[in-house]
Amino acid sequence: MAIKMALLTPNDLININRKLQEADSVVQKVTGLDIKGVCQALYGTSPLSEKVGIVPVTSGNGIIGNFSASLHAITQYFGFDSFVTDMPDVSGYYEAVQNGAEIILMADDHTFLAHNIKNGKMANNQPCTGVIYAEIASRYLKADSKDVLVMGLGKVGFPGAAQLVQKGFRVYGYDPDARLLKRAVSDLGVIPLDPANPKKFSIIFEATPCANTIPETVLSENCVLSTPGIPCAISEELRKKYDVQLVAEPLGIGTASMLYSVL
Ligand code: 2YC
Ligand code: MG
Repeated sequence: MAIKMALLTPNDLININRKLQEADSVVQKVTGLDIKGVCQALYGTSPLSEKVGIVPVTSGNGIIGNFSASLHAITQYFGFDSFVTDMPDVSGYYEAVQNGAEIILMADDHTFLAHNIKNGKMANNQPCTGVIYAEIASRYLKADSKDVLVMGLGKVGFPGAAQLVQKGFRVYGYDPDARLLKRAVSDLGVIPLDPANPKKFSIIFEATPCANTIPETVLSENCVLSTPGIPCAISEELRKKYDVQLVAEPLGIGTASMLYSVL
């Protein structure tokens, strides 16, 4: 039973620039670096105004309003020279390459990719989003231990958990799908979160398409919650009660991770 990727809605993408700037200031407060800084540290790359061609794709559920326009705003925000093609699909791909695109950005309902046609590198949004949100969480300046909680161990959560294990954190994890939890335990050495004896965390990375997945029992005062998940993993009430540092943004942070990884 494949987990259907949660599709963005035009509403999620309203005011993408404001949401990106707000998220960037939280990332700065949490890690001491802005999103560009975290991407440079993670991939060792930085943009030189590479030309990015954004190709709308009509397959499946079709064009999502604001999606290509949001990618245009996001790529500009991170210093790329980008354009959205007039035509969609194959004609759009042709148009993008004809107009000198070095990196192609396009997404159907299952895959959102960045392809650097100069150096052949390709990135998929799911692992890139998991890795960058986990990296941001792992760089919390006020963390009081190497313990971290990962909620959601699927296509986005698992790569994030792997990043945290690789960086030497003691990773506790949970996923309602027992097979995904078992895989993370066996492949990564993740410690299953035991709901019966809750533990408080100062670092939490969540990657699920569900709302309110973070129980109050795991929250510590002023902890960081880094999550690409839509709807949000925590209620506004709980966020305020524990003064949670919430890093949550619909598309820009994941896209930056994809672009820096193909430079
Ligand atoms: O407008 C278009 O070109 C559409 N074909 C775009 C479809 C994107 C589907 N993917 C999503 O909504 C997102 C991903 C961007 C990340 C998670 N879900
Ligand atoms: Mg994002």
